[in-house]
Amino acid sequence: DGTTYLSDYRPYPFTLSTVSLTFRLAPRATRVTARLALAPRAAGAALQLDGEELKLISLAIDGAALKPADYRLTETGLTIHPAALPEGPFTLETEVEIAPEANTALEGLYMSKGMYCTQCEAEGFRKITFYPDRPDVMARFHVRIEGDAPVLLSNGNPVGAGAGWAEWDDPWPKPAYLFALVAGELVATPGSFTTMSGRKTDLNVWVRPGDEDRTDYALGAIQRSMKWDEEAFGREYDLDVFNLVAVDDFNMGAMENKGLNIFNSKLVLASPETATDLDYERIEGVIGHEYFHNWTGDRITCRDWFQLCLKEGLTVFRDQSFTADMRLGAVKRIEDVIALRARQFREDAGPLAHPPRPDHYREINNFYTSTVYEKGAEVVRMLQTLLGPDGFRAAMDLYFARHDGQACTIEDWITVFEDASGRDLGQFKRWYTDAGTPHLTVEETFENGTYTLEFSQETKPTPGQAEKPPRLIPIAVGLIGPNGDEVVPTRVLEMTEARQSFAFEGLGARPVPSILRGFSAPVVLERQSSPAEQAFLLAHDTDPFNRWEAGRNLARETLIAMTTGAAPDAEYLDAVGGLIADESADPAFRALVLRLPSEDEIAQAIAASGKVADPDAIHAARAALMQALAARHEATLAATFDACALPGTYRPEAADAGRRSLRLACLALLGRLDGGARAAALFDSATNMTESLGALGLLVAQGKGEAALARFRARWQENALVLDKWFTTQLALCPPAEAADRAARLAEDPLFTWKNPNRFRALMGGLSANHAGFHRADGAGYRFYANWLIRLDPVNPQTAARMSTAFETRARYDAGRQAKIRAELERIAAVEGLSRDLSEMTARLLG
Ligand code: HT7
Ligand code: ZN
Repeated sequence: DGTTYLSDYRPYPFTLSTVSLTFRLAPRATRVTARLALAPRAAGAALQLDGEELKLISLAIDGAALKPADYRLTETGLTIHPAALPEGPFTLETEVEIAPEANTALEGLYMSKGMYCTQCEAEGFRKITFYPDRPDVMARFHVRIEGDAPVLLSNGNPVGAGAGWAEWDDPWPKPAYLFALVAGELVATPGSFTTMSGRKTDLNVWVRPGDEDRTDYALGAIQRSMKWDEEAFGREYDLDVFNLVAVDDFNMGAMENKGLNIFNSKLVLASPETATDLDYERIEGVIGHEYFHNWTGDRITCRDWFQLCLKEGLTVFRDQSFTADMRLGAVKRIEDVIALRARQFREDAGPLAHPPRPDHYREINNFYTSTVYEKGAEVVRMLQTLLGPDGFRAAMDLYFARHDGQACTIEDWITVFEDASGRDLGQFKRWYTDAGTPHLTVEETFENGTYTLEFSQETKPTPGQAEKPPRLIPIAVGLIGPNGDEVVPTRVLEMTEARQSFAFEGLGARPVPSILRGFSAPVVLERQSSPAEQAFLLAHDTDPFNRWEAGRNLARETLIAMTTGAAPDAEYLDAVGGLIADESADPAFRALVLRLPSEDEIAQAIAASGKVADPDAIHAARAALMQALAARHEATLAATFDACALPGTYRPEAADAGRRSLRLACLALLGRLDGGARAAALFDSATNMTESLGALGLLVAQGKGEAALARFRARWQENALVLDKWFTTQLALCPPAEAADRAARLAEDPLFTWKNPNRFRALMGGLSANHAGFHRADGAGYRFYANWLIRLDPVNPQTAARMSTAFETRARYDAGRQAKIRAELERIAAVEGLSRDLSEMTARLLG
């Protein structure tokens, strides 16, 4: 049925040492010649090469053309029969023709605004030439590009160039998914970096003419990434040049091609007027991420795509650590956990749940998920927690030393950690192979100075995995005495059983426990605790994550109660008041405490407790709690809003961003009282995108955004990235009742260039982010959304399939909404000629 299974893995029966490619570029008919130096590992094997949408022009072995009887050509590849193959090493030469201009799927070689560009991960190289397109086949690439574009780039080092041609040689063996080519009219912002061993590397940030005034930050981020990887992991860059290119049409965020990273332009281009603080943080993080792949992904890659989290989870962990070091570590950890819960816990709770290392797939592009990336990173973080910083670094050193130049598995990775630590990590490995989020419950007793925590762990069944044996869970715990002093500093408890107790002796009084400090494991902690105790932790916990978590728990609980008519919890209202003006706490941290859980998070929590989530009641409860907070703390909020104003030049640094964040968090609440007056004034006076967009969103949320939206559009209609924000903001934040109609109206706007993935995501993602709007009871949001997935699928199946995850939360809602979502999914599934990407997703979503 087209399913690929992990258990079916077999090594490729040929070795491939070198690849020589020649591209003669033309939009409608690019010619690609490939010379592959192959050798059989054993006698008698057929040579199977992947190839899709290729027009075969010629095929020869050692210079002799093959006869039609020597091979078989299908829609997915080329098989050369064993009898036509020499016994020893040989050279296979193919020539094919492809049409980059017609490639709207943005996989393989395609064109974006006149520029040639490739995207080969996961299986795009097979749309460029016939090749063993699998990550365990690693070869050295030499590339010649011929074309009339002024800039011709590929991987590795430049080895020659003239009018209309350039040659590149990559000395590092790599799988085909790391191949890249870019050609077009591009301008570079140049820089350099001298590595720790004194080697000078040229750096270039390539963009389309006109965009070069927004590249400085990206260049600095490359330099900071290179330095950080040397300091934190001892990893040095290994080529003469590092090129980074920004592309407007791109399916995901960025791609770590060896020496030639390609980026979605929204993750490169930044100026204070056009990019928000969040954009700056993301740009730095993703530039770091792609650069760090040079060692965790490129030098050491994956044996097969089931091992994807080996490179992605580890590299996310590395980019999170980088951002934590560049900015405020505690705030970054909280942001990462908010994102993990919003995306990965949501995925784990629905029909798309899968382990970080899945064991089967139909379309690998559907597995670039939050579970592979973010949960994969959490698993690496747990290894660090279990081994400690020095033990972890020693294991990483061993990993790099042992596996450099190899295509590896999760087993290789675990073995490295076992060898480095002397521990048996067999049970720990379940984090990679088992899906689902463990729920951890805790009971407490205090007797004769001994305080005991008794934990139970349980993971609900997930698709295809009914049984969930207990996992090794590192639980970081500290104890706080009644006077607010910490009586037991952080200790990591290692839970291995389904039910297990841990005792703390010699205590003078019953302490308040601070459990799962730093979010030491990706679990749901269920602990019966009074609002007074949570407020106590919010005031006294020395662990910043758990301090924030206490406030979050209070907010979530009161919001859930308010959906069924309760009044806001007084303990919560008081506790937050103490923090808003607490000058000893960082502004970014205070902003995080002030921001309420999203409507989606509240719906998830309600569903997890076995109840039906009502999107309208959730929206109303959240609005009412904001109103109550504002009314209770108006003076403090107003004073803090004023105090956080930052005169002078915009700087993207964390300290300033934190103040802007707190200012906007105050403004969101004050807007409930001042009728939007402050937001309107800020919108008029803002000189940076953070405040301009923040104020615009608040006006939209109050139904007072029309004039501001019109001005914003007029000002930014030439800037695609800012226009994306215009689409998203108004849909995500407008009153829910109008979201679906607004989306339909915007889809008619000539600015809705829907074949551009950023623009498509801006509109559809904006709608689905409007929780109560997307889930409007009459199903208008679902219908509109499904119509567009159907329309996009034949043009760009990868993006259509990814966007279908908006339907993964179906089971949370009432029968009427559930039936409407099911009907839309069935309608999509029934479309004739639906892509493998979207048909796999709809099948899984339908369960
Ligand atoms: N390794 C890359 C993952 C990826 C991708 C990137 C862009 C377009 C399509 C893609 N398919 C897979 C990005 C990363 O994780 O760094
Ligand atoms: Zn990655």
